[in-house]
Amino acid sequence: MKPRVLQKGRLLPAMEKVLKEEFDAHMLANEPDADAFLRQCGGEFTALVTSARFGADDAMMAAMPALKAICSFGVGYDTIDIDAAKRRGIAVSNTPDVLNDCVADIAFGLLIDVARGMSASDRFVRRGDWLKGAYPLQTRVSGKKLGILGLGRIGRVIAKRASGFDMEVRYHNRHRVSDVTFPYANSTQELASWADFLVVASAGGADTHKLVSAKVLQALGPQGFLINISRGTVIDEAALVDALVNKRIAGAGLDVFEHEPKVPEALFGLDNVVLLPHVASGTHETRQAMADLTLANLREFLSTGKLLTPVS
Ligand code: 8YV
Repeated sequence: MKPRVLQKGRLLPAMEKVLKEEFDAHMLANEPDADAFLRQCGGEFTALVTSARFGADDAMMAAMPALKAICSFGVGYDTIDIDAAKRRGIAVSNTPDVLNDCVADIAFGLLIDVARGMSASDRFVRRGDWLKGAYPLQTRVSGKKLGILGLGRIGRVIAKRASGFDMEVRYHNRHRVSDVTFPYANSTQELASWADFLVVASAGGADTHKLVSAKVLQALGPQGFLINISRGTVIDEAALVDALVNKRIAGAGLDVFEHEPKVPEALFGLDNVVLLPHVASGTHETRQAMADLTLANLREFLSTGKLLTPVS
């Protein structure tokens, strides 16, 4: 019997076209009652295509007893129950590396925006406030201290971008990284108290849950900026809102939030925070590369039983 593929949520139209034409994928998102469909037909599928956004939990895997592979569109896999997949003998792939550049670009975009007040001063011009006086002075970026929390694939590209701005780089990571010369900070708090800009580039999930706590924000201090391009769950969001409202940190640039697409409304009126709707990888080029890698993993699995970029 031909292996059947299930597509969990809506993806790029070009990717959906390939999924349909090449793999005759069934679209779960079109089912009026997804749970009922899975109870009835879940056993027919060998592979599941999902994304970092839609994930796959243990209940879904349980409803798909013939499932052998989950191919996810996205590098983060905190929404996929990896332990359950391992236990059930299901292989999981993600899309590492192809989005590093675009995510690092947005990290720097947010950093410059919040430090120099680009979005805020754009609003100032549009409100007609320039006619009443000059925009207040902002904070210099070049030559400052950049702390990178999580020196993985994306963190390393952020460090590379920083060299173009003559920034001094230090990092904190679960493990010290052997092939870099950047000084290692022993804790998130130590890194935050040193840094002018703390960029969060670590993976999401239980290990990093609320790693950036009220204490870390206090260590960053009233002159420090926080940038987050990883997952909202890495930050204690309530503590961050409090720190921004009460100016206990200088500002924040955020692409990710704890309960997306919900963003704390207390932030909407603040000029010391830049809010993006989780778009760091959102370019035509990168999303296509992510789609290509997801499909390549699926193709490889269905023909050889192996994934190209398995989650380890
Ligand atoms: C995407 C992401 O927005 O790769 C990730 O982990 O968070 C983003 O690149 C996401 O995969 C889309 O679902």
